[in-house]
Amino acid sequence: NSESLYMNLLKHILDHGTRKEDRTGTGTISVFGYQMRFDLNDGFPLITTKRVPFRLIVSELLWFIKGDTNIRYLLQHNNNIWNEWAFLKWVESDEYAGPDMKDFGLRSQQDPEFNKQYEEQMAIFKRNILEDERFAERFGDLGNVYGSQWRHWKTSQGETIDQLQDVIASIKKNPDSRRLIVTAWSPEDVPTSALPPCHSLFQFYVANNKLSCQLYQRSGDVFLGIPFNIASYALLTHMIAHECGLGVGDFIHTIGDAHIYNNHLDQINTQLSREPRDLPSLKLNTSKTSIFDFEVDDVRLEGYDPHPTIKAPVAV
Ligand code: UFP
Repeated sequence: NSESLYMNLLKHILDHGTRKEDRTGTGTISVFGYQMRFDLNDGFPLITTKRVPFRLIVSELLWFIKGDTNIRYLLQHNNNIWNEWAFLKWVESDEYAGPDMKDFGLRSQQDPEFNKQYEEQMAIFKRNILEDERFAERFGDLGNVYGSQWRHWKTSQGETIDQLQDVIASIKKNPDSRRLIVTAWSPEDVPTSALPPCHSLFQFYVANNKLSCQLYQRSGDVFLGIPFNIASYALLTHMIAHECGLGVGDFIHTIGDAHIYNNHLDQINTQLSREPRDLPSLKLNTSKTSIFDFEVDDVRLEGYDPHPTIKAPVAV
């Protein structure tokens, strides 16, 4: 099934990749330019050779779709994947009075004593975001991230463009268009951005009443990031197809720098020794007609029976 596409990517990098240094100092094996084509009619492409937390994918995608850039929504849904980026702003501000948190990402992995302090400060931070609206406004907002680029792209004229709304309107009105594109990549923002968009640009295509989507991802952590990214764009494609009254076609995932971090190799060997299981199927609450009205409970998976979680350190 579709999962073999992902397993083949892992094997391809191990067999043909080049060892390279990288920004995080971890070191990788990588290839440049790789494409996978998932037929979304074969089942929902959520990896089964390890458990992938689908609920985090759903709340993150709905957060993008709403155009929200404040981690408060994510925390309300018990989703911690963007916390570090907001936390960084707080500990670097003059409002922060706790112990020094410089290089907290690296130090929390290396120094257990520091890690205790870090976890205390992070708990305080999360509580403040959830309970104090002013604090959340000041420190919870990540600024130029996907929600902002998709829904409120800033033009040089001081106006905003709702790329997502516009592309959905175009799919409905002019499905043969070759301009059905949403871009997150803004050269103007790259120099000041802590994390320039990894999923940089995506395009839709309609044929035989089916909606396909291709993503260009400039950089992919193949063990930790890519399984999330595949599922997220597969879900987005299903949701937009539903709103447009179309079936689903392919999700084509094109990756620029596709890399395996050196400290993920044992985990990948474990994963490659496992047998893929049947893919789950996606159930959307079809009584909702606009993707902008979806809440987390409107998205469900049926028949997801993965192998156990495989833990691995995140390179920061
Ligand atoms: N990364 C992903 N998928 C994502 C995301 C990040 O794989 O959705 F946000 C990984 C890719 C890379 C790192 O390992 O995060 C980003 O680092 P860089 O900006 O140096 O490419």
